[in-house]
Amino acid sequence: MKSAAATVTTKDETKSTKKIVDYDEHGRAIYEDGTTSADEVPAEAVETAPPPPGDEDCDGCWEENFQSHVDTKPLGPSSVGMDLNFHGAAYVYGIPEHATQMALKPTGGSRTGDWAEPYRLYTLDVFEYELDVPMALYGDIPLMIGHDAKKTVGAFWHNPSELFVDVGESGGSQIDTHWISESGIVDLMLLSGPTALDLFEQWGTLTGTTALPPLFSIAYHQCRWNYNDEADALAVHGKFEELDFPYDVLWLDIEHTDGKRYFTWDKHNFPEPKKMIDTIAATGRKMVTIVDPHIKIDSGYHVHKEASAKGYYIKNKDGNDFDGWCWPGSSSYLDYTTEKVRDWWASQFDYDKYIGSTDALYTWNDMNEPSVFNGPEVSMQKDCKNLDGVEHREWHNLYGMYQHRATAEGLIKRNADQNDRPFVLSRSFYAGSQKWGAIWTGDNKADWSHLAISTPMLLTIGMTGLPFSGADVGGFFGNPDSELLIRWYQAGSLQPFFRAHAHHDAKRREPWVMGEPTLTHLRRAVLQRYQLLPFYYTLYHTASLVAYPVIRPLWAHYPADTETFALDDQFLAGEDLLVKPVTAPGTTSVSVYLPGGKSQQWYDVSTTE
Ligand code: NBV
Repeated sequence: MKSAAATVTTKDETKSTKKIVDYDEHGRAIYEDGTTSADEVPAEAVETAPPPPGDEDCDGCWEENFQSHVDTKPLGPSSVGMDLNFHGAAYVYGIPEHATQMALKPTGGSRTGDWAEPYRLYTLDVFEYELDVPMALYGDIPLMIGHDAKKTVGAFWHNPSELFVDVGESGGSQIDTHWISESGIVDLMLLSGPTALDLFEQWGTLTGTTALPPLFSIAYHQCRWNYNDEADALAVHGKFEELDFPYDVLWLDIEHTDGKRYFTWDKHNFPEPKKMIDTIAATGRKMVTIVDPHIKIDSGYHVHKEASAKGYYIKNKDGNDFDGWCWPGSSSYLDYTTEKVRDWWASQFDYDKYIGSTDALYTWNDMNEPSVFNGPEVSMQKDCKNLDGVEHREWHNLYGMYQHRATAEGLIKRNADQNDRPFVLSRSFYAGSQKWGAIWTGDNKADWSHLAISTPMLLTIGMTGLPFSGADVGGFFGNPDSELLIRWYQAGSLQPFFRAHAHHDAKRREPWVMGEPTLTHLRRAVLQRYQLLPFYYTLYHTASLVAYPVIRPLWAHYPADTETFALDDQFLAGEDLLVKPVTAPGTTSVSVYLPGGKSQQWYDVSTTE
């Protein structure tokens, strides 16, 4: 037993000396009165116990520096880990979100092509993300699926702190994986399959099935950062009408607000929002506005005034409201992990609060990793705390899901007397986000490689429980040429969530902008989606009941066909529609792998032959 004396600051801020009699498994001091350093810390800022003798040199264990940021680690170091071996597995899949192939590559760098780094799961706003690297992106679902010809099994590591996963080589008698989370507990659930469909259903039982989306939300969406004013939005809408080009939803990005104060409108550019929405809704269509989680610190802004008066913001390490930099400038962040805060947030969507909104207006939650421009890795300091005094490091990866949830609850609540289904798109997600709506893969690029990676990314997100997912059609950054745009619409029209979107620096690219023959090709792709709407809606209905993904890897239905195990440039929509998007320029033909052998008949949908 080790022994030392430590000086701590207690709640009344007087200095006291307590004798340390031992250390717990996290290296936290246990005092002679039976309390631990962990008991004291959450209440107030505390000078912590010194490292256990011998641990003084443990770099970064008791305080960590990252660029100009300091993680004070008042509770000291903590981590939990485990090795999980997938016996007999040919491949392992899952653990989104990464811009990588569907079959997880070995990490550890021992063979050419292996990664040196583990897969990282820490929800982050990543600017211009790279492809084919295991770096963390916006979402986290710590579910890994192992598959071989005889079985499909899964392991859910339910821990929302920062996670690293190492994957061993495939091709042997098992695939070894190693999981280590920065904090929290080991809460491991195993899914026994034995078929992929069994596993999906088990996962749905555990984390929930997707809420059945409203029909309009699985149709074609038109978005851009930004449609500049009401005249612009109505002109775009009018052009769709004039050309008889099908679309269901027109989106408004952050510029529609009064100075990035969400739930408000820019008075100059959007003076009559209700009239604009009503005009669009009169043709059976809907609108979406963006509502981000950062709240402008401005005593004249009703949302901030109420939230700060109620004490609903996340606290910094000193116990004051967290203040970080985002679109509106200095901002505070609501603590969506707390139920009463979520209820209050939900009430902001009431028609008498969100002035100008109507029942044809739905919501988009962006930046909810959470993104903090001046924070470490563009996120929040890990020593911030929620209203229960629990550190951000413990629940970081849940933040986006809880905002998504509170927003969806708001859209349900505003029409309490009707049975209106919500539609909310979120960028960040966690296991279970499927209950609250759709997600998308964030800021991709107008590049063939980004079109290609959308299929494995959406397959992975789908098999880990989130069927309602898409990638920005056309690519967010940059300017697609006509060929790339056409191919992207063709792929997007068969992916679960179908929205065209573009950065404000990108050229306008609504379907008619490039003229003919682009317009005709895009119309064909969008019409194909509309023709298939009943089919896709049925797939969503199945997903809402038994959690089968809308798009599936081929091995889900051809489990013994080893050719399909790493095949991720084609997918099955449901069980019967086989899709192979064209993802390279100048393509005039592609070869498609037809599973099922000679006994299985496949027909070309365009010729029915
Ligand atoms: O709100 C602006 C954009 C949005 O259009 C995009 O879809 C999000 O992923 N947002 C990110 C913030 C700025 C990104 C450069």
